[in-house]
Amino acid sequence: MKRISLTQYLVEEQRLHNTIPAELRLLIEVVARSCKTISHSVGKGALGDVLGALETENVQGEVQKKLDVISNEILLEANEWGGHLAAMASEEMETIHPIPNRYPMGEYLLVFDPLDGSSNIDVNVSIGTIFSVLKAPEGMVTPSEQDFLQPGAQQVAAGYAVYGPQTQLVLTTGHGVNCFTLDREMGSWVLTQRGMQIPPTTKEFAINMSNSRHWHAPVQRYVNELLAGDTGPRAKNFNMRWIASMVADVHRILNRGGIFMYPADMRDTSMPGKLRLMYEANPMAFIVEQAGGAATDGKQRIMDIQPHKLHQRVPVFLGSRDEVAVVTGYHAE
Ligand code: P6P
Repeated sequence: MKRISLTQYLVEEQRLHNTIPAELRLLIEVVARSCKTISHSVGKGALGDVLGALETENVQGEVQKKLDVISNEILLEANEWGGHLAAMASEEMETIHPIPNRYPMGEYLLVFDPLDGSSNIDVNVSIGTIFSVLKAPEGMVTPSEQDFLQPGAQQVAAGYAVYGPQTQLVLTTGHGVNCFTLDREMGSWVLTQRGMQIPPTTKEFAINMSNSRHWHAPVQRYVNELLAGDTGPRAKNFNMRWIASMVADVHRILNRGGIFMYPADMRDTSMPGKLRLMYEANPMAFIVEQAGGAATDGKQRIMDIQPHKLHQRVPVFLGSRDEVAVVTGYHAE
């Protein structure tokens, strides 16, 4: 495949589909540049004095890692001055971050998890940045949290960067899913996979098995059938992977199929699963659906959910559509 840069890809997409207005193209390029900077910090590890935890906690009550805060600040600073955004929101911040008055305000809202998989940072396992782009509501003057609370189906773009052996950027603007690999020598994102497709069936599942005694019945039934392998009702054996970094698990599924699950469980009915709707489940659901996969909360399409809170959590079942249909079907019974 001819190697083209992210910029050339976006210009060609604009020409082909006329769906990436200049402001959105600028936004995507600014976020991509931020991910390059984050990759550089992440890659330094102990050499950059960026490892370890701070004394602070984020809105989730989770201890913040230095790199969480550094990554969040990189994304805030890079996106404030461009004039393409009205406001930002982040896993690391309690409330929304309006664009400072000294800068022009744009028509997009950016919401992100600046560094997902924090538990893996200090042990050198792949982590990533997840982002989602929404349009600011017509006539909005002063951005509020309410303006962000749009179903995932309203997203105009979504993507993630995975900081692993390679640094890669996966992006959709609603016309398929493409992957760019960072050329560190040139400092540019190079298109390396076009039109990614998730196989509809799979033999690989991803879930944190240590929670199994807490799962509700449909998940118990589904996973037990996978474990029964060719001696059970599925009549085939399954493999398991759990990297405990959503970006890395989703990236594997995007490349070779699989089903990723983070279900609600009986421990805390007020906390439906661990993953957040606005900046983890929705962007990943957009990408997965654009690659021919499916993403539900066990009962409904994740992208149909009407959000009520910026940091609300949601159960997640996503990946190969035939498997997502089986486990979703068990919830319906
Ligand atoms: P557990 C990382 O902290 C994260 O938010 C996701 O990236 C990942 O899939 C999940 O939590 C891992 O959760 O309970 O297995 O540590």
